[in-house]
Amino acid sequence: MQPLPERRARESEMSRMGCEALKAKVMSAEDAAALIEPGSTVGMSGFTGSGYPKAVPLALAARIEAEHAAGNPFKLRVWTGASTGPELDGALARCDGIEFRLPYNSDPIAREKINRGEMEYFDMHLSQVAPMAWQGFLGPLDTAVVEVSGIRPDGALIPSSSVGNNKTWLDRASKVILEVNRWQNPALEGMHDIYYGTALPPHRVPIPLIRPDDRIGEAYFRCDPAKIVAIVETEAPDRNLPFAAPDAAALAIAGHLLEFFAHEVAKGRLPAALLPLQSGVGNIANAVLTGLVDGPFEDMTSYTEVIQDGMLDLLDSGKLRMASATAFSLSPEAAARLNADMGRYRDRMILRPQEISNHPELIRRLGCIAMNGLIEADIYGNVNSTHVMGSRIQNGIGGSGDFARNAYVSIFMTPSTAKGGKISAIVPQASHVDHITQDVQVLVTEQGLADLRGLSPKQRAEVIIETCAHPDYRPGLRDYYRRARVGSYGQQSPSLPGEALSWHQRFMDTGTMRA
Ligand code: 0RQ
Repeated sequence: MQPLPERRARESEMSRMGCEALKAKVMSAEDAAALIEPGSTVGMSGFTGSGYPKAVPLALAARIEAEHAAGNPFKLRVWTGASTGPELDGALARCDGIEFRLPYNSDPIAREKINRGEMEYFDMHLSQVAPMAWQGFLGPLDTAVVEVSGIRPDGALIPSSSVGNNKTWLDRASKVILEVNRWQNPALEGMHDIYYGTALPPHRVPIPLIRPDDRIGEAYFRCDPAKIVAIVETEAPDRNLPFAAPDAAALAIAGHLLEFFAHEVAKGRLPAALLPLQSGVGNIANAVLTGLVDGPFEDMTSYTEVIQDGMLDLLDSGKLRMASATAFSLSPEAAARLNADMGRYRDRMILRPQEISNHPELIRRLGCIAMNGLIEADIYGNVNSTHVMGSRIQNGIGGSGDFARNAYVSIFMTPSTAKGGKISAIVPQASHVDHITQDVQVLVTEQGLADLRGLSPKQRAEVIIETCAHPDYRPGLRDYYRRARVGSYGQQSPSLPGEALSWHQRFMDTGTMRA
C-alpha cells in the first residue's frame, strides 16, 4: 500500500482525466498547436498570471518561428481574459505571432510591440468582452485553448485558477483544445460559479445575484465533446509576480483610506462592515488591503476581479468573510499558502466569469467600493489609467471602468509623483482620459484624500491641488489654475490647452516637470 500523501497525489492525478471517451484526444502540445490555422482567431484562457495555457502557446510560438525561418511567417488574432503569463503573451509576442490582441495586456514584450505600432491592441472594458463576442462584433472565434484543472467522467470541465472568458470561448469556438494542468489544486473543484443565464437583448433578464456570496450557476464548464480536438496534459505553475513590501507612500495612502472609511461609517453613509470591496491591480491596491487587516472593520466582503495577497491576508485575519472574483493574482508565496489549505479557503471564495465579476448591473446593485490605481489625474479629477504622455500604453483599462462608473464610491489612488519624483501624478490636463470626472469620486495620494463628491469642477481643482499634489508641484499647478481662471475660453472647467500639453512636454525636454 502506498503512503497516504503519495496515494492521494496519484488518485488526484488519475481523476484529472476522468472522461474515458475523451482520452483518445490526448496528444502533445506540438500536435495540438499544429491544429491551429495560420491567421485564425484563438481565444485563450488566462487572467493575470493564472489559469492560462502553458504548453500550447509555447509550441505555437516555436511553430511560428520555424515557419518564419522557412519563409512562411504567420500571425494570429489572440483573445484572452486579461493579462496572462510569459509562456503565452511573451512567447507569442517575441516571435511576432500576434497580429491583434484583446483585451488587457501587461506583458512587457507585447507592450513594446504595441507601442512600436507592430501589434494591434483593442483595450476594452473587461465586462464587455463576452457580450461583444456574442454580439458578433469581434468576428468569428476559430479555436479556444483553455486550461482546466480536470475533466469529470461526464465530460464537464473543472475550471482552473481563473475563469475569465472561458465559458464564452468554449461556447463560441469552432474547435477546442484543452490543457489539463495537474499542478492546479484538485480542491479547486467546487469553488467556481459559472452562470449560463446571460442573453442578448431583447432577451436579457435580471441576473439573480443579490449578495456577493450568492451562487447562481454551476461548478463546471459545459463543452460539446465533438468540438474538442485535442487534450494536452501539463504540470506547470501559474506565474504571478511577487508584490513589493508597502513603502511609505503606500502606507500613507492606506492610512488615509482607513480614516475615510471610518468617517463614512460614522456619518452613516457606509455600514460598519463597509460594502463589497473591489481592489485593482498593483502594489498600492495590495497595500490598502493589507492595511485593512489592522483596521476596525469586521465581517467585510469583496466583489472584485482578482484575489491578491492582501485579500488572502484579510481572509486569514477573519476580517473578510468571503471574496468573489474571476481569478487569483497571488505571489508565489501566497499561491503556496492557498494551495496548502485550498479546502478551507474554497468555502469562502467564488470564482466567476468576468462578465459576472465585472457586471455593471451587479456592481451597482451591490454598491461596491472601487479602489483603482492611475497614471495621472488632472486638477478636475479626470483620470488616465492607461497612456503615458497620452500615447504610450502601459497596461490597459482592465476592469477599472466597469467598477468606477458603477460603484457606490469610486476611489482612485496613486503616489503623488512617479519616476522618483520627476513627474507629478497630478497635472493640469490629463494627456488621455479613461475615467471622466463624474466617475472619480475620491482621489487619494500619500499627501491626502480629496472627497470630490458634490463639488463643481473649480471646487475640485482647488481641493485636488491643495490636498493631493506633491508640495513641489503645487506652485506650478496653482499658477496654471490662476491664469486659466483669467485666460480660459470658458469658466466651467478653466483650461489653457496648449500650455497643459507643454506641461507634459517639459518632462520629455528636461527630464523633470519641476520648474
Ligand atoms: O513604470 O515600472 O517602468 O517604472 O507606470 O506604475 O507605480 O508601478 O503603479 O503597479 O500601481 O500601476 C495605473 C499602471 C498603476 C495600474 C497602473 C509608470 C511607473 C511604472 C506602473 P516602470 P506603478 P501600479 C482591475 C483594475 C489600469 C487597470 C486597472 C493599471 C508603471 O493600476 O494598469 O485599474 N491600471 N485594473 O513608473 C509616467 C506617470 C506615471 C508613470 C506611473 N504619471 N508618468 N509613468 N508611471 N505613473 C484589475 C484588472 O483589470 C486586472
